[in-house]
Amino acid sequence: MIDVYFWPTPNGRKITIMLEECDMPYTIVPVDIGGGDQFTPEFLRICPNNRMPAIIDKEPLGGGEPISIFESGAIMEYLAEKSGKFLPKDPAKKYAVLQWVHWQMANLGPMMGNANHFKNYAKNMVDDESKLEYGQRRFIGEVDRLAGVMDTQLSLHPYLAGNDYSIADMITWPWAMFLNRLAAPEGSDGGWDAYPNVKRWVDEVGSRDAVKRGQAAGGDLGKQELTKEQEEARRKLLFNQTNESVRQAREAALKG
Ligand SMILES: N[C@@H](CCC(=O)N[C@@H](CS)C(=O)NCC(=O)O)C(=O)O
Repeated sequence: MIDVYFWPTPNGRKITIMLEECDMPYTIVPVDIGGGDQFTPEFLRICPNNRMPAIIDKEPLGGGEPISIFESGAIMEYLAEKSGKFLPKDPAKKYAVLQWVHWQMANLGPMMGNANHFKNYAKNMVDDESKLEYGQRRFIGEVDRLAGVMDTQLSLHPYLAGNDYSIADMITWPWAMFLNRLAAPEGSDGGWDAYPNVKRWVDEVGSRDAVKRGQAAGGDLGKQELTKEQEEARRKLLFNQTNESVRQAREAALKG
């Protein structure tokens, strides 16, 4: 059985989608990131980066003691290796998949995260919204570029790594499904018009039963109504982390 430390965000859903695709049994352990669960000693002992997702596999690949893994890319590779699915063994085909896995982890995810921050969250954190313009242009522009990279690839191939559905598609889909809301060519309001091949692929991957189940998993989490004060406290917790604050939390966790 695999414990998935999870909150219903795109990074969390990559893992539930893969587990559903592989038909591997799992238990969701909620990590309420607005409430500070990513700083509990239990979580920091398995994830030094105070970010979900993470997993503990009690029946690990290779046998022996339970293992824990953080970073969604590493988790996807591990689950692919354990299940023998969605990551070919042939080296050329394997790296055709892994290059897109790393592309998602280093490019699409972080850039969409920053675009979302500047577009939707940051207005509550500055006195004058015009201060956000450069950040919005920079990150929304970069997301538009990445959507173009993806759209071109998907105009040439059915899936990101070629002819076969793989962990590259599963890791990218939970983010890419929002490209119509976050990417926008200069002067446009967004939508799918500029990225028709991404739209075709978003619909096709989204119609898979396992993807629907993985997307719905833990869907009752994070639904509580929040007061303005609670929202403010959650923003402070998420956006004021420093060298000192994370160091102290992890050192306390390791002592405990
Ligand atoms: N590169 C990491 C990113 C994970 C990540 O950013 N998780 C966010 C939620 S989507 C989180 O846990 N945030 C908690 C925080 O900001 O304190 C991965 O892919 O696993």
